[in-house]
Amino acid sequence: MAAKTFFCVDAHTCGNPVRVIAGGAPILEGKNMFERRLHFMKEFDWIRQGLMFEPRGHDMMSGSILFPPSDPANDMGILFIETSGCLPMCGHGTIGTVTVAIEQGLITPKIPGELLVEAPAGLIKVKYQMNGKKVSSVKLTNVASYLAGKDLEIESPHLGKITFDVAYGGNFYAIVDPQENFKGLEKYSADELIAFSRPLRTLINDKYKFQHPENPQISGVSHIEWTGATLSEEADGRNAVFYGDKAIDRSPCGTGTSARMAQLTARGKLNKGDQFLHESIIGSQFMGRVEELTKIGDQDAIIPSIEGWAKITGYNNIFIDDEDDPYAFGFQV
Ligand code: PYC
Repeated sequence: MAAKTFFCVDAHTCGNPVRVIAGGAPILEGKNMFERRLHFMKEFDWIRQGLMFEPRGHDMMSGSILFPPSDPANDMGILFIETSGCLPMCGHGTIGTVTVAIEQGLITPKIPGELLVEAPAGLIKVKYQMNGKKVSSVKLTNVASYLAGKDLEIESPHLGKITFDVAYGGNFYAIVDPQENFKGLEKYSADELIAFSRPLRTLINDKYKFQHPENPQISGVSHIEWTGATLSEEADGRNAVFYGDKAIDRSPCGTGTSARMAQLTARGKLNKGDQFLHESIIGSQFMGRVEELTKIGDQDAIIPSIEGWAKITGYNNIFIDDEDDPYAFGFQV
């Protein structure tokens, strides 16, 4: 392979990285972003590995690639890339990508302040606010989210018996609330939460099977969402979301917040129209809202929205040259 250059705009959403690949992306086949994602994973995963893993990326690295929409009625398509793979949906990634796309003039919205974004998991409606030339906030209406499993049990090698729920918010989340053997996320370090999460995710996926009722190719718990006491008095909840192999989301995680709201709605703790101010491990916040009650198949579900902000940190022209660099496609330790 000859050397390839990717023009990236680096940003963060409420503290979590978003590397937006604005130049150098491959042409993908498929009639929607889910099919294009499959093509990318088969033929072009080296781009993800090179741009996400060390030495060009790091454990928390997350990003996206912009594509023209498959349906001309929409504004853009997004492929999410991460250390863990290509997620069907990513909330912090959408907020960061929209901020970059608008501030850098990478797309021209059909209706200023609104975008229809094709994500692999489905169509995402976005509204954004401007403050001068800057995007000050992005609100996305996510895919239908639902509680997929309730009061499940697993034996954690670190914590002992743990009870958890599984909810879908664009990815499947095992949500662990404070209980006898887990005192709340604030009682543990990020390193401890990562150490607990790795075997727990494997054990959960060995014991339980979760599959999206309408898209069976979306399956399995990919994230562990630890909850606990809030830092600020106004917040309604706080989480630490484990993803990849070593990452804790620095933002409150858009799909994790959607899953959390679906869980709380199914448990009768939230209703249509309720807001949910969610805090991350570092105290950054997303405002969530239960927009609608709906169904996925015969499951009760919600349509959640998430609002947050992102900041651009710089431009990055990244070279991947496997004829010259033995670590062109990155490494993991
Ligand atoms: O914001 O949805 C999200 C997300 C997924 C993984 C990391 N962040």
